[in-house]
Amino acid sequence: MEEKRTIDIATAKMLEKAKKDNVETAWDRAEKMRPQCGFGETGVCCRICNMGPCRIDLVGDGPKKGICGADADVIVARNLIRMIAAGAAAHSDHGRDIAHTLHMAAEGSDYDVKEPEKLKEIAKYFGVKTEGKDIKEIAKKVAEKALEDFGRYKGLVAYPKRAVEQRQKIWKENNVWPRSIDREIVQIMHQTHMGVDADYINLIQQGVRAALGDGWGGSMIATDISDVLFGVPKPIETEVNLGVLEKDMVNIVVHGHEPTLSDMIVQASQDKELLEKAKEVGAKGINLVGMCCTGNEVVMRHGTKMVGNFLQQEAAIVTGAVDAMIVDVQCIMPSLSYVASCYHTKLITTSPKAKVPGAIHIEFDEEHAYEIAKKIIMVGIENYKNRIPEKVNIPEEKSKAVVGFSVETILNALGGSVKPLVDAIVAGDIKGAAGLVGCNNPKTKHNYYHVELAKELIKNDVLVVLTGCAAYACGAEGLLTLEAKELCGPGLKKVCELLKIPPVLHMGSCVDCSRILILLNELAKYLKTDISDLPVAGAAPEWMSEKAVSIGTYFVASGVYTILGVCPPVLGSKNVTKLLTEDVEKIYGGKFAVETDPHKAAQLIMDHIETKRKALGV
Ligand code: BF8
Ligand code: SF4
Repeated sequence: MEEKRTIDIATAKMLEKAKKDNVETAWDRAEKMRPQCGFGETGVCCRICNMGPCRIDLVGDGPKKGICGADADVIVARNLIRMIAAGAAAHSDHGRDIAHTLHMAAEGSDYDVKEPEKLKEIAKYFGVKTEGKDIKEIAKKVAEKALEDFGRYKGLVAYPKRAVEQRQKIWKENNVWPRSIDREIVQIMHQTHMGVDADYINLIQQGVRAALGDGWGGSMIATDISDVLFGVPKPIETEVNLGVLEKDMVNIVVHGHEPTLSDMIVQASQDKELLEKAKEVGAKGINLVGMCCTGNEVVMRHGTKMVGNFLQQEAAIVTGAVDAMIVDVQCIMPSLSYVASCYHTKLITTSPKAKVPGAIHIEFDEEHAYEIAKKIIMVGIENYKNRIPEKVNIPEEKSKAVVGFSVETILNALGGSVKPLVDAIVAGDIKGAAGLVGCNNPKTKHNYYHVELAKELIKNDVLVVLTGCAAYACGAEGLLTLEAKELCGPGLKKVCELLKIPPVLHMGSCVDCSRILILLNELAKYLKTDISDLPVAGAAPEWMSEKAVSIGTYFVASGVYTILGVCPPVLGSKNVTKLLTEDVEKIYGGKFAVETDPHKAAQLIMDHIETKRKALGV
């Protein structure tokens, strides 16, 4: 039965073990949840005011309007843009925290500016003068300018100015250029309050504006400033999957999203004093591994091994070999404290925004970052001796991977410009490119869609770039290796050999979807065209998070055809569905499609790429 749940053998083994150990997982709870509520699934359940909850009867002769008179279009649109608000808020609050960290680095803290060149580059976009200025002074100004973009009272968010002019024009003409990152999120909450906006088109338009404040705002700020503080990612070798846990070492998993804490923990895990302590308790050393987007952040800069994606978080603990799991924010299942309690694992929460009953809370504060990182690692070291040997079973599966393809790295590999990539596209060696992003979802078989879609695309000479949990799925299948060129069509294979790159490029965490935007923008700039003219597409094959709704929306609003592998809760409104899957194309040049079969999705992407190639005359 476990094979029905996941394509990953290591995970299937741990699900078997969980059953034996009598531990419930997300898959078990998903089963108990079925059938899921049809009103919720189609987006027609409204709980926005206390006259409700209201629901629309789509098939029978029950209510067609809520008590206030809101119809299915309004209810679906409101619910959807509230998802965008939450997703954009999560990404952007992360970006704000990183900007604060830069500000602290400027004033003197455990953090420092690692990449002065990148800092100067982004200073340009914020209008900060750099000539003759001290680097700390620039850092402080850039941090302040970035922080202003969250709550400015006049002007507009700065980064959308980086887009090609055609794109900027579309955003201006349609009045969706975000005024401030926070404001657009707050406006969604206002606009969707009972008795405010009753026009589904106007509601979706505000969703677009907030999503752009995420992609070309909060997320892009998070990516850029993380690079400044922690380093611009460069290709680095690593290993992926549960098999990276070690029997004889203190295993510490960092899980969550923000690199502020995890980067410090990586440094602290190499602290001589702590290594000594680990030896004192009988371990051979400290094995720090990353999970979800935190894992993506640290692997790209340090090569830290990648233990697993979203649906593997419980499975990692089920190995019985995780001495501490450290979490900050986002995508942390509340179930972790229960699963940890079935083994010896200590779950440590670190953010004032995310506490979990049953976990140890050691609050992280940037002012004492290194000290706290050491304290947290000590919990893992001290817990090593509490392992229950008969409960330890680490699956051996792991795969090699090369990760860390920032835009800077890709341009470098290409000799400084996108020209060779464009030439390869024109010559037809590469037909186009696709971005695979997002989560896992027990509604679909774990990792299946990510892997099948990636394989099908590279077989057809479509270059694939990845972020988020998609990266782990493809990594565990060996697709992030140079050897994966053997799975490619002849053209892409040739390009991979020439550039010595894998056909599936790991570009980072979910906020790093902003790197994909910048790469597309560079291609459009070079071709003197708009992003929507490029032979490219996006897909969120197994998405579950509200952040993915924001990401999908800003990709579509940036001109990208985007496929969702799991249907969003919109089918209750024919109008909203048509708007998102057809009409938006006339405005933004991109649109959504829903396709639950990865092979059909690959065909849709290839057809789209072919259409765009023809239009470009290549
Ligand atoms: O931001 S891909 S499950 S870990 S939401 Fe979460 Fe989805 Fe993973 Fe990262 Ni993104
Ligand atoms: Fe019902 Fe309208 Fe209140 Fe929603 S806002 S719960 S549809 S009365």
